[in-house]
Amino acid sequence: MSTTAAGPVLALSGGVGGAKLCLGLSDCLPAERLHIACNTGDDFQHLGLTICPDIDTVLYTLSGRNDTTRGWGLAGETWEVLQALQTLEADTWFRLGDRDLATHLWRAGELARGGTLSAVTAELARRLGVRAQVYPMSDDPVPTLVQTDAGELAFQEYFVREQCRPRVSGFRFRDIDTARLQPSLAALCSASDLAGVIICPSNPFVSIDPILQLDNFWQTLRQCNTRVVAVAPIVAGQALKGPAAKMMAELGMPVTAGGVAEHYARHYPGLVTTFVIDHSDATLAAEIAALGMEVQVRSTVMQERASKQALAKTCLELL
Ligand code: FO1
Repeated sequence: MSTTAAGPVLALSGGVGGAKLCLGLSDCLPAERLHIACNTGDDFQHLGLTICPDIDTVLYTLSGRNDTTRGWGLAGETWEVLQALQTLEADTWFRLGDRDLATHLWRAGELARGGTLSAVTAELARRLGVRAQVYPMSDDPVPTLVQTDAGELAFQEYFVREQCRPRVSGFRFRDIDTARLQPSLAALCSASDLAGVIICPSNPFVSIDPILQLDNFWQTLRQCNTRVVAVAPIVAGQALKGPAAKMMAELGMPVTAGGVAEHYARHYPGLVTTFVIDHSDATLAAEIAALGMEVQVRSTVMQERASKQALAKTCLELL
């Protein structure tokens, strides 16, 4: 732990893997010290609603409401409205459960009344009983577009409608050059007591890259001169959930934790202090260390709660 042991900890999160580590962190830190920057590249307008999957996955997970089988959405969900939408021949490829719809309807109303995504997210967190600070990476939309052999697809079209089948050749984060970093995130970086940054085991391309590339955030983080611990999202050549491994293969990268470390070292030189890999990838430690990162070999697979807490403790000790 650094000298600012009592200062704020910033976690960068997207997807299910990120939310799992954030849950572990929320068990290990007093709520006022945990700050979570959520990717909003997955966000999209659907049926007149503003859908924010990575924010909702963090809020539902930290409030114990998430459906652990699906990884997204709410436990005990019912699908009556979706069936009624089917009858109306509406778009039902993106499955919105009845309880989840309450979140989207409430958020749509708050945004329509002029609330920023940050303010609406903070209020939603409060109403769900989440005491950690959860922020969108920006209050400006930065939709991720996936360039594929089936053309350029909005993220959810690629991920859900096309079920990640198209071959990926690249990504575009629309309006990332003009979108502004969420103000509290910028303020955290200039806080002298920032204890450190944790890059969660999320998809490097569609969850972490959008956050780091927004408003030169990665350079701002590097100038904080604080420790940055990244957890590999690839274990033994597999992504534990989602298309990261398939994307890496299609991009011609080695589908390994080393491939992710190399991606971060190439795009964000000097940012990552320590890279945490799983025991099954211990043989990769030397090649990752050669990139200039410290390497820690630990158990990074998070199933039950205790493993999320153990990995969170590891990351906090490495800060
Ligand atoms: N993922 C799916 O694979 N199928 C769905 O129908 C789906 C609906 C959905 C609704 C609300 C929400 O917050 C997330 C949802 N997700 C669904 C996950 C979503 O695609 C996320 O972007 C992923 O979790 C990756 O971050």
